[in-house]
Amino acid sequence: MRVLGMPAPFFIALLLVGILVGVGVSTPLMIRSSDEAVENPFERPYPFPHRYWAESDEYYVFASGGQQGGLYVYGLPSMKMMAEIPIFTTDQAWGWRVEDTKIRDMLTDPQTGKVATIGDTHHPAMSRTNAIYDGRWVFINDKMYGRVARVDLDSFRTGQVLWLPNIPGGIHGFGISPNTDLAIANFELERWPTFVDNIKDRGVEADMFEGPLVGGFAGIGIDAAGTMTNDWQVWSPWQHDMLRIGWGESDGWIMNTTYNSERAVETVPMFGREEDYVFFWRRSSIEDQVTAGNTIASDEAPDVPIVSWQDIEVYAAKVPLNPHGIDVSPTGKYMFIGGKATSLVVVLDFEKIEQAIADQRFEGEEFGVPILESDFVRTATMDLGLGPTHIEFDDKGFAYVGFFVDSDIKKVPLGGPHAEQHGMTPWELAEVIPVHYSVGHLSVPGGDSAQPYGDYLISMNKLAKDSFLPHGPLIAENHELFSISGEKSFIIDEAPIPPETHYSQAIPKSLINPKQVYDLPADLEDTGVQYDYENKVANVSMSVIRSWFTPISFTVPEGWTVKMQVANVEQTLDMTHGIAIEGHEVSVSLDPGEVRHLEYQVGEAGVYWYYCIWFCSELHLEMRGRMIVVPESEWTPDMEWQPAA
Ligand code: CUK
Ligand code: CUA
Ligand code: CA
Repeated sequence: MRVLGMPAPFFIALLLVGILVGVGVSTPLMIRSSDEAVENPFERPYPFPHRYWAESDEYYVFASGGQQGGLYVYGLPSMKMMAEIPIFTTDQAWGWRVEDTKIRDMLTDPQTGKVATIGDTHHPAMSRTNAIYDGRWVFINDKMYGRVARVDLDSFRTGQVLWLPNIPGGIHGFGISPNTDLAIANFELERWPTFVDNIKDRGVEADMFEGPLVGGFAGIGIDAAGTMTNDWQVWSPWQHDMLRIGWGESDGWIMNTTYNSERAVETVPMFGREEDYVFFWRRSSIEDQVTAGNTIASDEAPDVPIVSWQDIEVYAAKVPLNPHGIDVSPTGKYMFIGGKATSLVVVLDFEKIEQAIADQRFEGEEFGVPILESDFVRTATMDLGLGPTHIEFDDKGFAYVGFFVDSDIKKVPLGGPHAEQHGMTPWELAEVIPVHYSVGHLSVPGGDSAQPYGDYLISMNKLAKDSFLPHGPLIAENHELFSISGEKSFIIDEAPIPPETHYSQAIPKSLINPKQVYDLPADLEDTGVQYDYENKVANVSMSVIRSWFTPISFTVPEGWTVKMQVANVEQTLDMTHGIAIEGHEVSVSLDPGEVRHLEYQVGEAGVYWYYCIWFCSELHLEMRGRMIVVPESEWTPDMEWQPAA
């Protein structure tokens, strides 16, 4: 195979040493003034009215934070960042700390008891109804540890973290079923030796040092309240990268890729084949095996059934070398897959896939998995540019394919039922949109669902280079906003966003209606301190209001534990308080109406101030109190905190 007129191995060698990454730098900036006659939605009125952005923004964008470990939230088209939602990492600014026992429990691995406060969020997945975003929750994966989370959009807070057993980490592809009853998380790393011991009686031998690698994916049930459970896992001889769960024409299929069909453990051999695979797993065939009990389980998770790939209805199709993005068109009919290390994007048609399965049109098999005839299931093979990475769709019958190496996005008209929408020749390049620089994911609001809103396109550029004021060697990401509502796309804005977004999803603001304060529980305990001498625990019940803490001081014997219920009893918009306790690594926020449960060991005898960390009122600085730790030898019960007379 030749790519760009050079032999494929040579091209791959260039990719590996990163030479081609620099290509984007030479892209001219001329696109900025592409068409001055078009209406620019970023034009501001003058004089500028207060609340302009609250009223003019049309969408919320939820962008993963990568190694920031949570989500960024900004408005569209203003690109103005409003919030970070901490998920897998602690974050003092947004009140996400492990002194809070609920948060610590979420971040604790139930297998090992270890608390993991680092993470790597990649793929936000909006809850959906009939494959259309419904605004209830965003689910997301952690690529670092084996866990996924649910963020509740009524509070913009993480509501659940589910740890996946048998998996050390490497959760990459992640997606939600069209009616939010199932999430799938692909895993790229196996846990030694559990995994390999259990899979070898299926004919897949592996050695800890030599490989080959094995993998699979986890099926996570989601109930009507959004609660996730470990329902089953599929173990297979391959590691799986990106993922989609089908709808419409692809309903009932779970699709995932492997770029490592070679099953190599080292980088270069992962490019050993000219083509890799996309897999099609029939969801019902997995669930049938679970129902029939044709499963195994590991010692660490005896309740989680594991299904072998051999017992499932699964097919493969060949796709270009080291695929990454795998994306499904709005009706569910077409699947786009690009080969990262090629210039090729292939389009598969689900009607043809179903027919190939019915007619047994196979061109081979591997590990018993039939390989569908490539020529039959492929509707198009497009040679579009270097480094195709991810794909999104609009509502006018176009696909947008991002090219990391070329630093641009190529717009391509879809065929089939979409041909009438645009009247153009399908599967041929319609427009090139330069980006600055090196796009990873791109995002059209609703662009991975049955209902894309085709007005905006965000290019999430991995490299910003010279786009903003220099700010040291670590440079922000560039989220670049384009208008795609007209025939010709044009840039509207660029926004520096802290590292490092992978995917983002944007949802109309009409679907999001977060609460403004938490409802205070009716049965809040009375404030005060109860001393538990048997367990050496001081149970503190504290309330917080402008501009004092109650109790304003309390005593604890040295060596004890404090368990504190602390309630912000305000019901006023934007009236967040906090409590930081000097010398004790305690610093949490309390939103209006919020009740938190903290736990910490008291330090050496002494006086420790606590104070409010948010500038909440003109008397904010006065808002403080004291924890007095008494040497245990000097402690007498008459030192106990007493209610005011
Ligand atoms: S991955 Cu990061 S650019 Cu995790 Cu979706 Cu492709
Ligand atoms: Cu409460 Cu500052
Ligand atoms: Ca490969």
